[in-house]
Amino acid sequence: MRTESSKASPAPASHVVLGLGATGLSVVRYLHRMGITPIVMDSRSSPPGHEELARDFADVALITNGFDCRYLVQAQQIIISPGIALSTPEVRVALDMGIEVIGDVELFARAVTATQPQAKIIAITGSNGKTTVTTLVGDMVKAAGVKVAVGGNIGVPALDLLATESDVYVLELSSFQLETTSSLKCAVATCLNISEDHMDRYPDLQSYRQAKLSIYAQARVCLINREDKMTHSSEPGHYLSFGLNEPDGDDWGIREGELVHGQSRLMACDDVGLMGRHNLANVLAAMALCDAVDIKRSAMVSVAQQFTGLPHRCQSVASVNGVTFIDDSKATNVGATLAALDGFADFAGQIILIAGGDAKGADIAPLQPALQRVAQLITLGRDGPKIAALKPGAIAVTTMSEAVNTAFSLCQTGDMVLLSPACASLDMYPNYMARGRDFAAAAEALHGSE
Ligand code: UMA
Ligand code: ADP
Repeated sequence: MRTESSKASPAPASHVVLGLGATGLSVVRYLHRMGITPIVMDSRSSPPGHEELARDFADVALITNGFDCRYLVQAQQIIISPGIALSTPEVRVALDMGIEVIGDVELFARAVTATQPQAKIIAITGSNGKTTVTTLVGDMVKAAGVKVAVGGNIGVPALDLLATESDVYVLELSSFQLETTSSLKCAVATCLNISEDHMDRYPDLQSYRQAKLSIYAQARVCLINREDKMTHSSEPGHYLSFGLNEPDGDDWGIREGELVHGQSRLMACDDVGLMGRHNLANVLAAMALCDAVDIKRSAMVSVAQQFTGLPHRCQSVASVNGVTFIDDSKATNVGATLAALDGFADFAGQIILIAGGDAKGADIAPLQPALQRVAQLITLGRDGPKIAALKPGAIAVTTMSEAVNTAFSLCQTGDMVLLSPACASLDMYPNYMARGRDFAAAAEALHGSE
């Protein structure tokens, strides 16, 4: 690896990788396998992955601290990471010149079409529930004995899945990834739901929604959420639906306490391992996606029974003096916190809610009606004051341990302290996992102070 600051300027390359990090590195690995040596650029001074790049790709130049237009305008193809907006001025210059700007998922799509046209791709997008549904689908396909690879926004970059051939590829896709993807040939794809998120990257909710719905044009079967009109499309296509109400025809839903596919009964809702009504919707969506690629029903049902959820999503992490601490740190937007509060609607005790962080430009007002269910609101983080303004008597704190200690002091046996921030964590933490761990540690520390 060479950096521009320490060496003479590198020669222009046919391919420019914009953004290092997990995606950029996966793109470099893929291009290298194809015999292409790209240039990498990142706006940061010391981007994640630079040591690995230096170690494994000594011939790949890395230009840091910005995007040098001289290289962009001479490229044949620019592969842009999801964390970089297409509206970035240097990227706009290249786009205006007609230079192709695509994402890593587009490269994946072209590679699968060229080399494994028989492989089935299942794509999952939406504002909330993507990781849960993607994991469920991956587990269901695997339980059926089919060779499956799971990746995308969930963490493993799509191109890295191609290292070994699979029969089914399950992709979690963000709106950022979909903006730069147009050639996927999915057997089935879904947009699970739409609510405000990433409003710091989009001019309005409709442009965010359009990015998500672009997946339908790349799928043979499109699965929509019957109860969320924002997931519906007026474009022609083969649409199926899931929802928590009774289904028509070939759709998926709930009838008399059972998950059903049309007239066919699948399993009792009470036998689903996950908690909360939103998770019944997630299980139905996962089953519908698997059915579209002919996964046997017994595999779907056994995974739905056994899967109890992923960390930091409405997960019980401590119990102190009969007070339950629930970590829902992955609730990084208002829709997810609404789902958590709805899911605990029948909880018998008081709910003390800890919320706040970086709201990413979202309108947080839709949270207000659900806060009636909350006995006490405790806020923290950059947009804490905006959330506190939604409920009289809210207490503003500055640290997680202060939030947890304050919450606990207000609790009685049988109550719940719920961390469901409705905001990203990045104003206070490296990621939502660190925030969740801090919450759990503060709750555990209460044992010593009882
Ligand atoms: N960045 C810069 N300058 C650059 C490049 C990136 O400042 O030149 C910043 C971005 O603004 C962002 C961060 O670096 O804050 C990471 O961006 P990236 O594109 O380098 O991210 P990767 O490490 O490649 O990870 C990406 C996804 N990240 C984003 O979309 C921001 C990961 O999703 C995904 O798991 C990974 O690719 C593999 O596909 C994470 C995410 O937060 C989990 N996604 C968002 C979400 O779920 O809400 C969309
Ligand atoms: P994503 O990958 O889309 O962020 P996750 O499965 O990681 O989705 O869940 C993120 C947050 O959204 C968690 O707080 C979780 O409890 C909540 N959630 C999960 N499924 C749904 C759903 N169907 N509707 C609303 N919120 C949901």
